[in-house]
Amino acid sequence: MSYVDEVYARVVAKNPAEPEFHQAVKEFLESIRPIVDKHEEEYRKNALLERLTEPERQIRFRVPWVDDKGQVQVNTGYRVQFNSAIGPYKGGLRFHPSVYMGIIKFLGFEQIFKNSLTGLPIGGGKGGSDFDPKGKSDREIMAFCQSFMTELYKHIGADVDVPAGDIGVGGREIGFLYGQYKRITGKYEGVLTGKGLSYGGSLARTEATGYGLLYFTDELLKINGKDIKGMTAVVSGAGNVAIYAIQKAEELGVKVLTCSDSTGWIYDPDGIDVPTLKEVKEVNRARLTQYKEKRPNSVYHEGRGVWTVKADLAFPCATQNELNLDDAKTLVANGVVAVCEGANMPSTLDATEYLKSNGVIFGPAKAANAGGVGTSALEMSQNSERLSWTFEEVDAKLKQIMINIVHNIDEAAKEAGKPGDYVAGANIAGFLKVADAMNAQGIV
Ligand code: NDP
Ligand code: 2IT
Repeated sequence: MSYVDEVYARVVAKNPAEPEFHQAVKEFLESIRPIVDKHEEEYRKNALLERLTEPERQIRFRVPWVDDKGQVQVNTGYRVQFNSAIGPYKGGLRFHPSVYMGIIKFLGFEQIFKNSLTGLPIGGGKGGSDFDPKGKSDREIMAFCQSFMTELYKHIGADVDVPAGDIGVGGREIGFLYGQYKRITGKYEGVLTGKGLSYGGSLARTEATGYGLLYFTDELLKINGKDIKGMTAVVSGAGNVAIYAIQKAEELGVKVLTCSDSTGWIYDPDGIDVPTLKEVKEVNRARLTQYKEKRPNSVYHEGRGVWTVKADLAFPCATQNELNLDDAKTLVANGVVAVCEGANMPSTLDATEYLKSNGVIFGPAKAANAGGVGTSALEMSQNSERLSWTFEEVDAKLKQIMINIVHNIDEAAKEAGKPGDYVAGANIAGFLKVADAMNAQGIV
């Protein structure tokens, strides 16, 4: 058996019942297979891939909190510190009832190579909880966040591990988490990113993942001889990533026809209205039915369905495995030009294969959504030098990071003899830097 196949079999055997983690590892290993085959003896001797697929540390803890009725609730908290070869662990926290160790491990694994692609010194980590923020009062959210941080603070620090937001964790939650960290440790330091602007946050971090996705797509289309201006798009999700992806898309002259949440989706023939969407989701924390009430020309559908709408571009920005093989077939039949992933691992493996083999320009998550964590690293830099940069400065750096990623993954794909295969390009380029750092640091 080849080394790659051996390691994959080992990962499945050692981490049973974690299909999302298997999926992320499988895609990655398939991409780097040609590189591994060339260095098989050396990598095998150093157990490079075993070390890469085994988190440095997995933390799992009890999170008790009291709800508004006085009832004690118990959730599980997680932090996976996956790889610190190129910098302190860095990655978001996800609060969603579907969270378990396998989700956090897949996200932490992806984060290693995403962070490497940003070109900045950040290692890979991820955390979260099966806590469901939906329908909770602000006091309940605060009680949960304080309890969560009362354990997590032991494991993090500005030069150790720097969490941020992800699904269900935005500015409100980061504020409560930061306050509790400061209260317990007495330290005012850049231990979290995505902070509010009044206490050390960076301008443009809120917008960064969505904006970055569009800067990435714009450049990727350019190197493929296409102009984004005048194109149409379908977007899934209606959270942080989706909202700012839609905003930047519209600024670049793209008409965005859809968005979705966990219960339904909107088709707006006039283009999604960002101020309305922000009011519904960021201010009122309501369902998309409220968007329909405010925009009578739009149509609301229960369930899923954004990929059935004909458009040039598709941006999955909600969650993992939300774009399957049938969706990929529909997109191709409707003539989609490019699919770029705002969410983490939103496309199933067979959907990705189908899109790539049918000539669709495919921008994989770990490259396309790296603008969020890239800008988090810029927030860390500002915290270290105790200065704040202007919106324009941060935005210009973000744009340059995304342009560099496009060219790096394009080059890596070409060098591997797979021009246009940006999945291979992203995995290989992300891997080579981490592997080099791991080799240089010996067996740790
Ligand atoms: P949010 O919590 O802000 O938004 C998530 C959106 O997806 C919501 O509109 C949510 O619906 C919808 N959704 C639909 N189905 C699901 C489901 N099964 N599970 C969870 N959400 C669902 O999260 P973000 O926008 O921050 O994250 C979206 C994706 O982008 C995730 O994959 C995340 O890992 C990834 N990502 C986020 C980054 C960031 O900086 N925030 C950076 C890079 C990637 P509803 O409104 O009903 O809750
Ligand atoms: O998936 C991701 O890259 C994020 N949720 C952002 C992580 C970060 O540290 O900003």
